[in-house]
Amino acid sequence: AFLENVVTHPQFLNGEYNTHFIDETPELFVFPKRKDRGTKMLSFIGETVVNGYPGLEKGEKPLFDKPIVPAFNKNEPIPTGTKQILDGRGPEGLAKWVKQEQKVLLTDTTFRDAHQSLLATRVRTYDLKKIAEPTARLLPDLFSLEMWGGATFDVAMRFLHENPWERLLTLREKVPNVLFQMLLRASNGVGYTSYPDNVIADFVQKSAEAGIDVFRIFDSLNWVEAMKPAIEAVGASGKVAEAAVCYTGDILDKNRDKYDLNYYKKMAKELEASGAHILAIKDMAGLLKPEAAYQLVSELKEAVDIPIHLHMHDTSGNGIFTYARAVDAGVDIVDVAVSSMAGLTSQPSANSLYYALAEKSRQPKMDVGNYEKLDQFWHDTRKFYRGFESGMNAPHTEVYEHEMPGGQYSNLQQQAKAVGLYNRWNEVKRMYRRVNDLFGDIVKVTPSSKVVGDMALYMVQNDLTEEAIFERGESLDFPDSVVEFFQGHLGQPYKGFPEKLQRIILKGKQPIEGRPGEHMKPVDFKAVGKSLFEELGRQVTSHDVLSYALYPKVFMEYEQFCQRFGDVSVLDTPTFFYGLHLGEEIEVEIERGKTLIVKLVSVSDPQPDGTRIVYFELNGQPREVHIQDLD
Ligand code: 3PY
Ligand code: ZN
Repeated sequence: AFLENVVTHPQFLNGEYNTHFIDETPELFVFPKRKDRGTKMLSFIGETVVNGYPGLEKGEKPLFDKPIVPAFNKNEPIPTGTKQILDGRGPEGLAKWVKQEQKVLLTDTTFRDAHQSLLATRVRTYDLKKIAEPTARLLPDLFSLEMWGGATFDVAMRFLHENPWERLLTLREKVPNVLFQMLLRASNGVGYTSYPDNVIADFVQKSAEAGIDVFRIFDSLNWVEAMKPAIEAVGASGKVAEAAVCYTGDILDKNRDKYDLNYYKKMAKELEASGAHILAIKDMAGLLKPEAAYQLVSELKEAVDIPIHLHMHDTSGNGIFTYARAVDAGVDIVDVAVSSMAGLTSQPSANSLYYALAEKSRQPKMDVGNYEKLDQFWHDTRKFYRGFESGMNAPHTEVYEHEMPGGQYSNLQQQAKAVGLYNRWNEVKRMYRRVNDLFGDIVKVTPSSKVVGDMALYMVQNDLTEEAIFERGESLDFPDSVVEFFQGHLGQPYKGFPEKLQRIILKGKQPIEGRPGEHMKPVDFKAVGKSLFEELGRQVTSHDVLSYALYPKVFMEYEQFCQRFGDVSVLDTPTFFYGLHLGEEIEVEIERGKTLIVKLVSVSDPQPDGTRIVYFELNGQPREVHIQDLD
């Protein structure tokens, strides 16, 4: 797809060409007029004006308020923070410091999980970049900023057409003082499948070099064996390995004993013995009730010596109460988000927690006025992304029933919409829980949660019950993710797979034994680099190689997009999603000190060939682009 002409042909790049080459491959000697950056940008804006942004309803560009970035004095130094503690004392020294802090520490997730959970992960680097330095200055007492990993990696390339590595490097420059934290799905990296061990090790190393300090590592089935290679890789990088127990079920419910206190205690001890510097309790759905939090944290504080970091989602509306009880039990760090990006499927609000713990000795250290300033910025910025909101607008206690992770809710809803099941969403949620029970009550978090979601959609779409699966399973064509799950490609669930169901789903295929990453051929990074160089016809970075190793198709499509439209990350967010309205003029800084002035003049009716001509002014000069109208 990238062989536009001879200069990008592998044979040409290798110097293996002669005059026959021209005769044999005449199509390579067509040189398209090189499109300049301005034209590429106009093509993208034209596309958006004519066809809209995928997933958003087409229509007039809304009017937005300009978010207010808190003012600061550039000449004042940025206060020091936890990053300096890690750099000076190493991961063990940092962990020791955390344990000695009397007040509860905070991780702010606004840059990652909050928007993954509320806005389908769509927040762009353009907006994060604006608020990064003010955040560093206003919140220097944070334990960390969770700002990378999880779904942000692939969404950046797939939907935002930007490079996730650039986001990390850019933000790191602006935030020199607070630890950067990412979410790593153990052997699933930042993907939905298993990768060879050397991909995980290299990914950790390169992420550490690019600026990540704390790696929260979890396995989607709480399978410690699968977490060990990632924990070891983080240890080798000199950064902080925060290993997570994923919380599911309800330790207070005596009728559900698969995941009880002892289960979590045993796992926590195993993680500590595997080299974790911090233990995370990852309550991805928000199921941990206040008294359960008190019991769990108290017991885990007894069981391990490393600090405990609690992560949860506020879906039920009980988040602050749960945190307050966890704080009573001695939890060291909790995850919060700035108020206007908190609550519901996101994390509990930082501002609310501050007031909830008033007069308590462990009330977090912060200038709450500073949090309010950031809150204002996010209040307005969130509106740019309103097309991705899930529609949930009140506490949702049903989560205790369906147990769907906060980060999955809006995404599965989009998936349901895509297969025409939007009006049966309530059924899908109920089916999600039934599938969990059918699968033997498993931990549900990316990617195991996606398997449950896929199966739920499949069953609703085909009007299938559990009985039908057992009776007619042989003739059913199950979703690929479900088959792979029962083959063991995501690892082994606690207490194994339900055998009868496994046989039905696998239809004679043999499940794999042991850790998937062990059986996989290591990726030859050099060879990948070489073939990418040949295919793309440009210098390839080690980051490109990793992006490709994790997401070959998504990465290549992203590259193709860039060749066609250039770097669209420089566009402001309303223009990125909605284009321009007639007569609107914007300034686009395409590189430092180089600005394009773009004005939309008019859009023609469709031509006989189905295109529309979009007329612009670019730096005052008339320009036009032809766009295929897809309607
Ligand atoms: C992710 O893996 O992206 C998650 O947020 C899981 O909770
Ligand atoms: Zn989460």
